[in-house]
Amino acid sequence: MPPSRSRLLARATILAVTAFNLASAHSHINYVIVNGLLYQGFNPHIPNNPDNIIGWSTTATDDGFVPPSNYSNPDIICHRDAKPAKAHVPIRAGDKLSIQWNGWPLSHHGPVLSYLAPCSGADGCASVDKTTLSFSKIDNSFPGLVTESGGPPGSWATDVLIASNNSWLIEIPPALEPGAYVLRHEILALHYANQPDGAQNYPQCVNLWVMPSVGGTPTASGKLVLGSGVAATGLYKAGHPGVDIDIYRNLTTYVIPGPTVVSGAAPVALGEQAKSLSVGDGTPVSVVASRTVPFAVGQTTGARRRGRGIV
Ligand SMILES: *[C@@H]1O[C@H](CO)[C@@H](O)[C@H](O)[C@H]1NC(C)=O
Ligand SMILES: *[C@@H]1O[C@H](CO)[C@@H](O)[C@H](O)[C@H]1NC(C)=O
Ligand SMILES: *[C@@H]1O[C@H](CO)[C@@H](O)[C@H](O)[C@H]1NC(C)=O
Ligand SMILES: [Cu+2]
Repeated sequence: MPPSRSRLLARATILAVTAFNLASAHSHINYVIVNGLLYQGFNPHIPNNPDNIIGWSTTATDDGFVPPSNYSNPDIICHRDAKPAKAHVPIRAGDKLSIQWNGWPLSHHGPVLSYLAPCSGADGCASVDKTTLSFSKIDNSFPGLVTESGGPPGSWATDVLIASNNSWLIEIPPALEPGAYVLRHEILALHYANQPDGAQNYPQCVNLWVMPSVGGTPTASGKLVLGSGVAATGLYKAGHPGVDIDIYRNLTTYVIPGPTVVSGAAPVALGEQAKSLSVGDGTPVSVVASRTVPFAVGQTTGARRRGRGIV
């Protein structure tokens, strides 16, 4: 009996979806949204990105990954040949930041991780030497494997990310000391992790200018001061059970790689992960005069626009 028209249609749809997944096999951060305002990330597919983007540049024009064999190579810090963004996202301690990935393929299951490293330069993170950055983990996504019910490979943090329109919410710790930070956000895809050197890290970096929380700067004793974390080249080991793993077997547990989440940081619960909508464009800021005065990029007398985008 020939297949019915609807069966053919269903099959065509499956093929199309598969093709889409292959075509978008890799990704990058398109933009971030804070309090409804959108800040443009780095686009590896165009030759000249504008100066006022908040995402670090990379040479990963294939939207590719960094393999475990390169975990001690500086490429693991902020992706291949990464260079600091000049602009920073203005954000308050305690605010949530929404990362918008440029799609994510279903097959690429794995955990989602986020880290912060402070920058002490007079220009914030704009000219920081990435090898000096000391990262503390602020998000490890509970803890990668969400459920095995229904059998392997199970549902992972990446499945929650996809269900949220390829986006991920991160909370900036409420007691975080104000200043400039590099946010290192990463998906660890485990679909080939059962093969030698098969895990795929997709690190991306964004500059933040963190202002005091609405409640004001915490007192010295309650303040979260980062900087005694780990260089990104020391975060992971190729043989770690969270990296060298077969997700197509029934797993009873998953051990997320890297350090533990720093005290004072709280990952946004899976149930609270949601897509974010923007209501307009934010104004990225430059940091001048030793981390005190943010001003709009391209403005020398930044007073008028200084507060724009800071809600
Ligand atoms: C690992 O890093 C080196 C040096 O940057 C680079 O040449 C090589 O292509 C990287 N290997 C992979 C598989 O990405
Ligand atoms: C999902 O993200 C895309 C890409 O940024 C955006 O264009 C689209 O409006 C979003 N869709 C929904 C339903 O929010
Ligand atoms: C996983 O466990 C289920 C339930 O016990 C079983 O039916 C299935 O065959 C197992 N799958 C694998 C790949 O071991
Ligand atoms: Cu891929």
